[in-house]
Amino acid sequence: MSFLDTLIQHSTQQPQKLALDFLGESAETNQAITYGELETAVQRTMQFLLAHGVQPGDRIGLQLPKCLPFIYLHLATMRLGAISLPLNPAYPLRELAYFLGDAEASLFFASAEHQREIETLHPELPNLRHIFYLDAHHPSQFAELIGESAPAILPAPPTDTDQTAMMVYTSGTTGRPKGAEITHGNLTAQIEALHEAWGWREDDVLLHVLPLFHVHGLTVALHGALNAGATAVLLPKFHPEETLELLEKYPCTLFMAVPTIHRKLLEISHAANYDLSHLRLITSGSDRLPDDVFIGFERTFGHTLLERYGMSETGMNLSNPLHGERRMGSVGLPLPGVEVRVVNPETEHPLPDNEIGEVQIRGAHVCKGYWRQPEKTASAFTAEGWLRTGDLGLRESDGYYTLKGRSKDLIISGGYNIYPPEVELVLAEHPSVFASAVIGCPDATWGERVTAVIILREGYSSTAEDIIEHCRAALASYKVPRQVIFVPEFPLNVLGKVQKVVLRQQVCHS
Ligand code: MCA
Repeated sequence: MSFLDTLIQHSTQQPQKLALDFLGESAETNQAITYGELETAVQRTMQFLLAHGVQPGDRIGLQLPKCLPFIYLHLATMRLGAISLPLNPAYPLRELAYFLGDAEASLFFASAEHQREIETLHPELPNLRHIFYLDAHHPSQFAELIGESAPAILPAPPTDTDQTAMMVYTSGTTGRPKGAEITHGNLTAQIEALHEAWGWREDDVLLHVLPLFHVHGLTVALHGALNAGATAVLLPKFHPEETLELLEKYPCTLFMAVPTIHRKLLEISHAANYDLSHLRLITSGSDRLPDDVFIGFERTFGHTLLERYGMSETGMNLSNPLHGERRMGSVGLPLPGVEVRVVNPETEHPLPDNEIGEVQIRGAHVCKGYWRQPEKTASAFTAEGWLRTGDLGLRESDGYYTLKGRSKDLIISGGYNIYPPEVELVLAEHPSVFASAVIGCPDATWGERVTAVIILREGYSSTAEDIIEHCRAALASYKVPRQVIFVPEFPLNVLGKVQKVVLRQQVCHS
């Protein structure tokens, strides 16, 4: 059964069960809804979308803070066979214009706080029929917008597993960001594998502190909880202390986060006073889990973190086991239905155990390609359908996989992917910048810290603050360099390309 069908089934079989408990910033924004109420809200949202002309295949942009209407819109869009396009609220106008334009979104739901700037975009986007502005601080506004008309006969969820359900933009080392098309079949395969591997249960209570516009928070955590008929307790924003309080008092059974979040929990001086013994599973992903966080969690909370490995294009691929050894530094074993191999990056021939090569993935969970970029799709997959992840790793003889770096130029900061070429392009627009190289320097809190290394144009001067200000105007804040280092020259290879590994050794002091 598809993920969307399972959700409908929960609404008829356990309509009174608490599905989502959204703990807003104030009493007014707190909202707890059952599976029955969720189904009603999704149906009303479907009617609203239909009334605004939404057809199967249409792209619906969602750039909203974490709120229940985001979830209703995401689910309703997919139920209608249209394509949900979640977007990070941190994207500045320039990036937003690209995503909406490239996807040719027909409807766009945005935060009311950004109405003034977003209005200026509208004339540049001929396919965008309507923008709706939502005020996340007043949840009743969404209810008023969609109305309470009597349920019409609504279409059943799509049955074509190859139909695109949602699209997530990922950047790359070259060219423009590309929309990974995640199909209904992908979503179902992803959720079934995790359901089995992590033993999701109806009586699970998940504390959800992650953003909803990424695969981790959306298709792993939220879909996982809804698929299981469990309860998700949603915090609009991560706060370390509040997280520990809720994990203890709610009480919660499941928690999923990125290493930066786990580290921030450990940094609370009285962390060990919280009793988390009732939790049955705490996972970590989106970035490599440092050993000291893994060990710290065991010592402080008595929990062995379960590390797993995924990508936007695939959802989750590998996971340490629920029962059995959770190996420090390893991303574990292939999930059910997931094929994994390690190949020589040049020849693409499979390598023997314990040799480092590129990790490649195949299975029903892997996205069908990139939106309207057939060349990028073709180069992402081998002829036999293996996805080239760009991650380096090895398989140990007992089947556990360990990641050993990346062959692609990528920085991961606090679980967000940042592609240096994107930042370098923005730096090139600064009049004082002759050349730049953006690298990730090791950072205890963030994993890596975005660092811009710059050669100034002769006769020009600039300060780190000036460079950072320039980047702020064009880039989402998590991509803005935290550190700017001016150098007279770069280490170059024989082809004149910057040797980033050497540069990192020269300038990064953690
Ligand atoms: C926030 N800031 C960051 C980051 N997050 N800077 C660099 N890297 C970051 N990750 C900056 C903000 O821009 C802001 O800068 C300042 O830090 C404070 O922002 P705030 O939001 O208050 O920070 P925070 O609440 O402490 O956020 C840290 C966080 C957050 C909770 C760790 O980054 C987060 O939720 N990360 C999870 C990302 C995630 O879900 N990734 C999954 C990708 P300024 O003050 O200068 O404006 S999916 C994926 O990777 C695959 C599929 C997988 O396997 O999961």
